[in-house]
Amino acid sequence: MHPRVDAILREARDQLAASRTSTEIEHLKTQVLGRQGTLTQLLRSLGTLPAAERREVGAAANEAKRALEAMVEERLRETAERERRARRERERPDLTLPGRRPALGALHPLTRVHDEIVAIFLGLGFSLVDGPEIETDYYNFEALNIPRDHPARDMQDTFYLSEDVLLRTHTSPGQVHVMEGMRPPVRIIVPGRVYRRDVADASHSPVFHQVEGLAVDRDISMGDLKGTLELFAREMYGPRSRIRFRPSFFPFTEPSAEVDVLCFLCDGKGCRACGNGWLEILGCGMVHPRVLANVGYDPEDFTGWAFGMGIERVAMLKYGVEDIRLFYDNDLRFLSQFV
Ligand code: 2U9
Repeated sequence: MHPRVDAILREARDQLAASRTSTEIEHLKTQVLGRQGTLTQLLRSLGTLPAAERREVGAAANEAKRALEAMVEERLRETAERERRARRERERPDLTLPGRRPALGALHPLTRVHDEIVAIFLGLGFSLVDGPEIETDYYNFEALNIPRDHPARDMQDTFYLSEDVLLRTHTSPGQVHVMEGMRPPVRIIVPGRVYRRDVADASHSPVFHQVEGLAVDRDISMGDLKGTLELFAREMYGPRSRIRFRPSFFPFTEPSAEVDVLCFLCDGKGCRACGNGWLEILGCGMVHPRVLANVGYDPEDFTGWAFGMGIERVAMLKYGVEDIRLFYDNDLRFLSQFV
């Protein structure tokens, strides 16, 4: 073998033997066999040698090139395989580590209160009904005896979609639809989203939720209303709950009342939440004869009562939430307290 070829081959073999990683082997391959590599350069310079020497050196260099290429490829194969195995080993999951617990979802506090209220009235024989959130002026106001000059009808208080179409301000129009479609006896509850043009603050939201109830039949009295709401309060606020009726006014009920429950936080002694020992929980009354007549029920023949409550208000009292906006922020620091 020619001494220069021999020197290149020897040097390359030593370096190959000393290489540990496929990167090092690739580097060596470039240094010897690459376009600027030592052996490549030698082959390229053959033309400058005398003819006799050229053949001998050429043959030796070509053989050295083939041998070196085979050795490099073999080492690359081995090394790459070893590196793959090492990486697999390094990255193998440690099955002895404790698992990560997936975060459990939970019902939203408003959903929980909604479901609780609905379950109580279903248990008392009421049926669950819903109605459209987009209503006409007739169903939201006129049918419910809300006069033309009532402030609720003002552009300031109601979201109008056109002169006659609006976002319902209460779920009562749902009851009007049901009454139009059936004869008494009626015993229904209508929960749902309602809209009012309020600026959001700690106790107001332009969108909130109500549950309204309605019972119409022959000989339905205010006593039935009180008894029903007493049962509701005991289920919702505990067996020792007491309620009281305060006279009030709504255009769609006559007489009308607001209902307070004895404060379950201080047992009626008076505290920061209730002030005077009573918490207002809902409004109610005997359905106005004009509302009955509007849906074709003879007010001489039928009587009825209705009530309405805000789900947010019930939830705020029950869980001691002091800002209504917390229900809509989807902040897990708040929501995870209800798991
Ligand atoms: C029909 C006839 C009468 C529903 C009623 C109330 C009294 C009431 C408020 C409670 C808190 C609304 O969410 S709130 O601001 N509601 O005080 N609602 S009587 O009366 C009806 C409903 C339907 C056909």
